Amino acid sequence: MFESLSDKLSGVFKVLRSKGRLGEKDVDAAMREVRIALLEADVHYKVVKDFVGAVKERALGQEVMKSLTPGQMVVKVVHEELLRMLGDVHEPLSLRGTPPVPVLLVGLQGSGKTTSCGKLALYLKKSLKRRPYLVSADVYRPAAIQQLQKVAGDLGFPVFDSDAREDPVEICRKAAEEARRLGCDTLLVDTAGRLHVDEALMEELRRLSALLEPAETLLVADAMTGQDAVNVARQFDATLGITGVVLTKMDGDARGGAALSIRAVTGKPIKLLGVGEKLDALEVFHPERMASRILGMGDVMSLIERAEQAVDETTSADLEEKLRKNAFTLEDFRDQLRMLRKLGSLEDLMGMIPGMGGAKGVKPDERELTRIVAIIDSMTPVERRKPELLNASRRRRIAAGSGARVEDVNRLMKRFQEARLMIKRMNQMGLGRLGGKMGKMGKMGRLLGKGLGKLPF
Ligand SMILES: Nc1nc2c(ncn2[C@@H]2O[C@H](COP(=O)(O)OP(=O)(O)OP(=O)(O)O)[C@@H](O)[C@H]2O)c(=O)[nH]1
Ligand SMILES: [Mg+2]
Repeated sequence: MFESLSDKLSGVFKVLRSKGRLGEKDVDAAMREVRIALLEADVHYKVVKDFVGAVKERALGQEVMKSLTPGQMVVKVVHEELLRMLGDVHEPLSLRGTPPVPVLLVGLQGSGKTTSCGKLALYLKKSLKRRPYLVSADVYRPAAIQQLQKVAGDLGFPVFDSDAREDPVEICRKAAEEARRLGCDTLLVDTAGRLHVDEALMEELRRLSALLEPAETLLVADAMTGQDAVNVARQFDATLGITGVVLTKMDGDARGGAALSIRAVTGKPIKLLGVGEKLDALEVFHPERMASRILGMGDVMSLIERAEQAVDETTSADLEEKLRKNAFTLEDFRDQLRMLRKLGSLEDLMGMIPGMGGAKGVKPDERELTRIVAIIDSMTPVERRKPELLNASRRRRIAAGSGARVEDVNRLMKRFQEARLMIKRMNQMGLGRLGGKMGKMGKMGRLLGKGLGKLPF
C-alpha cells in the first residue's frame, strides 16, 4: 500500500531536512514534488490542490517552533494536513437503535459487498460482541443468494433464506422479523450491484432504506478502480445518502490515492478497509495510522494489534527486557521468524515497520524464512547466543550443515546485525526522545517496546 508515494515523500523530506534554513523557493520546490507524488498516487486533483496550498501557507507562515528545524516543521505540517485529508479521527460504526439494527451495504457490481458482509459479521461478533443476522437482497444475479448463504454458513452466522422471486423490500421486512425472533441485534443487508449507478437500482435502494431506516448505509468501494471509486461515492451519497465507506481491495497494488480522496470529496468517513479475500481480512480505518504509513513512519499500531491477536503474551515481557539490554540473540531472532508466519504476509508487515516500508531491495521471500531458520538451527547454542564467535570456519561448517552457501550465512548475519540496529533505533524512540505531537511517539514507543517483543526485526 502506498510504497511508491511513501518513497517519493521521504525523498522530498530528506532534502528538506538537510537544509538549515528554508526559503520560499525551497518550500515551493518541495511542494511541487509532493504535488506530483500525490497526483501520481491518483489522489483527486482538487484534493491535491487544497492540500499543497494549505501546507505551503502554513509552512511559510509564522508557524515556527523552536524545537524543530524548518525541515522538520514542514514534515509536521504535511503530516497534519494529510491527517486532515483522511478525516482526522477514526469514526466507529454507529449501531444505536432498536435491535435488530440494520446495516445496508451498497455499491457497484463486484466491489466486494457480499464478502464485506461476511467480514463485517465476523468483526461485529469478535470486536463488538454483537450478534449479526445476514440477508441477501440481491434477487438479480443468479447464485447471489447462495453466495451469501455460503459465506454465512462458513462463519456460522444465521442467514435469511431469501426467495429470488420476491421483492427485495419484502425479503428484508421478513428478514428483520426473523432476526428479531432469533434475538440477533444487527441485520446486515447485502444488496445487488450494478455495472453503473442506474436509476432503477437507486430507486430500489431508496425503498429499502425507507423501510429499514438503517443505522449505517455503507458504500462498498473497490480501491483498485481509482477515481471511479470517488465518483461512485459521490453519486451514491447524493442519491441515497451514505454514512461511511468500506474500501476494499486495499491489498492490491493499486495506487490507492483516489480512494483516500473519498473523505475529502464527499465528507463521508472511510470506516473499514478490506485487505484480502479471506473473511478476516478487514481492518478498522484509522486516519492517524494511515497518514503515518504513507509518510513512511510505519503503522506500528496496526502491527502491534495484529501481533497481539496472533501471538501469546508469555514471551513478550522477556523479550522486552532483552531488547532493552541489547541482548537480542539469534535464538530470539529465529523464534521471532517462526512467529512471524502467524502474522500475515511479509510484504504487508514490512510496510508497517518504520523505515522498512520503502526499503529498497528488501523483497521478502517466504521461502527465505525457512532457509534462515535452517541456518540458525545448524549453529551451536553458544554461537546463537554469541554471534560474534562466528568466524569463517564456523560459517563454513554452518553452511554445510544447513545445505546453504556461506554467502547465505553471511547475509543472514548482516541482516541480524541490521535488525539489532533497527531495534536499538526503535528503542530510542521509545525512550521518548521524539516528543511532541509527531505521532505521539512517546506512547507509541512504549507500546513498540512491547510489540517488538513479537517482531523479527
Ligand atoms: N483482494 C481482495 N479481494 C476482495 C476483497 N473484497 C472482495 N474481494 C473479491 O472481489 C470479488 C467480488 O467480491 P463480492 O463480495 O462477490 O462482490 P459483490 O460486490 O458482492 O459483487 P456483486 O454481488 O456481483 O455485485 C471476489 O472475488 C472477492 O473475493 C478485498 O478486500 N481484497
Ligand atoms: Mg454480492
